[in-house]
Amino acid sequence: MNSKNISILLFFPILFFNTRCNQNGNGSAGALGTSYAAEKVYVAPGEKDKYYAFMSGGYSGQVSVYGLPSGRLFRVIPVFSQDPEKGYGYNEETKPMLMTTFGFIPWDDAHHPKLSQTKGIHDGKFLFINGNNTPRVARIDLTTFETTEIIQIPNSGGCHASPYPTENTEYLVAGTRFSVPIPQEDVPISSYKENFKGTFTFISGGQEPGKMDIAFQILVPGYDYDLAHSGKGISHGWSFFTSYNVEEDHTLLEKTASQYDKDYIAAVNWKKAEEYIAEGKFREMPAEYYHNFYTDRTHSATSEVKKSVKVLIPEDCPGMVYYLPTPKSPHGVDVSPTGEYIVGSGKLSADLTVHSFEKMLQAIEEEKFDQVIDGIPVLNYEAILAGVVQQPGLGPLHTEFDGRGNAYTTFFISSEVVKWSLSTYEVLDRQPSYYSVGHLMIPGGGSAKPWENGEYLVALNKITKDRYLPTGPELAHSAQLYDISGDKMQLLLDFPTIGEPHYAQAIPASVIENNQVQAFPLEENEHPYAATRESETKVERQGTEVHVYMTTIRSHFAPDNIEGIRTGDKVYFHVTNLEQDWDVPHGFAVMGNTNAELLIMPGQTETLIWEPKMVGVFPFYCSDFCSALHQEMQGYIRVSPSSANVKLTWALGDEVFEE
Ligand code: RUQ
Ligand code: CUA
Repeated sequence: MNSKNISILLFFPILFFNTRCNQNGNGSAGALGTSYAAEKVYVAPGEKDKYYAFMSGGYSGQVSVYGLPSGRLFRVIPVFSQDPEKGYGYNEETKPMLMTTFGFIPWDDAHHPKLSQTKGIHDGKFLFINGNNTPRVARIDLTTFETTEIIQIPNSGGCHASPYPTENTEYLVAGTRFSVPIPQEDVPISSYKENFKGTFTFISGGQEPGKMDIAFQILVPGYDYDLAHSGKGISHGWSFFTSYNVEEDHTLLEKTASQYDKDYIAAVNWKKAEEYIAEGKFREMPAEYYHNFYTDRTHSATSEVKKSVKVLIPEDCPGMVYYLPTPKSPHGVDVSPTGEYIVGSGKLSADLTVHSFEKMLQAIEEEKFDQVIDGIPVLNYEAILAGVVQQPGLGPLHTEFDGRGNAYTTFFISSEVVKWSLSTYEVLDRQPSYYSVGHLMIPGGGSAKPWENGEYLVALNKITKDRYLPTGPELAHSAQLYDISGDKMQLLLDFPTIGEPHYAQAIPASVIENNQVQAFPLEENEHPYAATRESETKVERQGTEVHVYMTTIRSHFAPDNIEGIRTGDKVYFHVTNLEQDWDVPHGFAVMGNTNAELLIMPGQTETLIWEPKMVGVFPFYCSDFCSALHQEMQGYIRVSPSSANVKLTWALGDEVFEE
């Protein structure tokens, strides 16, 4: 380690402390700028926002949908977490979405929302996001704003460097953050260097719902792989992954993983990998993982368990993986809109490193290798360097681009966003962020086409002391919106976010707002327990299981009186919403239910299990205010002792039916 780096390291805690204590300044747009800022973010009542922003919910396991520039929250989409508001993960239809080889998992730490791409441009079809803790990648359908697919990633110890789609969403990538024994085995932790490995996973099927699968994995040395980005334009066909802990230590990483001057960015030629797969140069490895898929035909998810993966070993596959030396534990790796520049944010480095893709190809051609690690050539640092931004700030994390030749990098420690030139590597502007910014997002700023050549930038902050009304020990997380259309960035707006805002992506509303599903056609409902008209409603007993085929329409349930249930029964309420109009969901809740409500969209069928423990007559009702007679939308279910022989009947008005 050189002395510069040592001193930075030593000053970290002090700087960090100062950041938190001194920056309680106003940080507002300032007297002159306030009305400008207000005008820029004001979306008048009845007007709509220009962009949808999809924000990671971090440890809430969800994605939240905001409007830009207003910062208004529209919706929370449950992905890896159960959500009682919508019944996701509680109703029978969506429970399989959360199945893994570890069992049913109602939570994950969601990190990086990434939009699907066509020719490197966000196409507005899908949003993908990774689950960090139990390695998974999910798909959200942007016509329904529902999570429709989740694939588990085997041979991984944490899915952080993910999902980062390739130019046409051919693949979603996933680098393992923690290296682990692969396959898992019972070994001493101290045998890390011999036994621990990392993997890069390439998930195919991103373009087509229901088709996500592990195309192949690449086994790599046991470093920590932190973040990724796929190439585009001239670098299409490649994906890049940062690493730290090339020291391969396993304890006190805050010290041990910072010893070497450089770690690596792995450059993976996935087209080459495809050739090796086609040639059969892979090893088939047993590996169990779940693939869960929800479809709006049956309004249900199913799980399939896969049993093996194709693994490529760099030693068997020359030309597939290279290491690009990059100073000091790089965190983000970001590829410029043309695909030429690969920015590595060395967290502990004084400078920001920019690699050149063309120089990288040339260095490969000329075999400018410093060494070879497990079949992976380490390219010469000087040979691939495009440039260095000197001392731009402290603790660089992530970079995005404006399409006008500028890059914007977040600095966690110095709490700022820094604008610099991709041609001169000069710092052009810096603006404080309050406080400790992690990711940043420019609509389209990670793609081949930043929208409007970059008009807004959103900083996603980890700490918000003094910015909002306090709320007990934990304060709101925050996003900050900047206007970047001019030479100087200007802070426009603070708005709180849900969970930790890891990353976000935004897309012009015009790309997706007209594709919204308004209701699911009843005639296409293939749910096995659907009642698509009131004449199909019924109650069926199979031993102690009772299936209620129920419908809802403003403003009643059919049936709304049920008798002949006994304690010890398991009652399945299969509720079909007969409405065919936009935005007319009905809710369903029955007294004492131990799961959640159902919130059933028009044309949809959802199932709630209720296990009555007590004798009596219990009300059920609609939990979503749906009409002037919403309060009348109610019913009763009678529960008799398990020994009783009350006949199973169901009724609506004067009509009484029995089994
Ligand atoms: S990364 S800690 Cu997105 Cu900066 Cu997760
Ligand atoms: Cu249906 Cu309220």
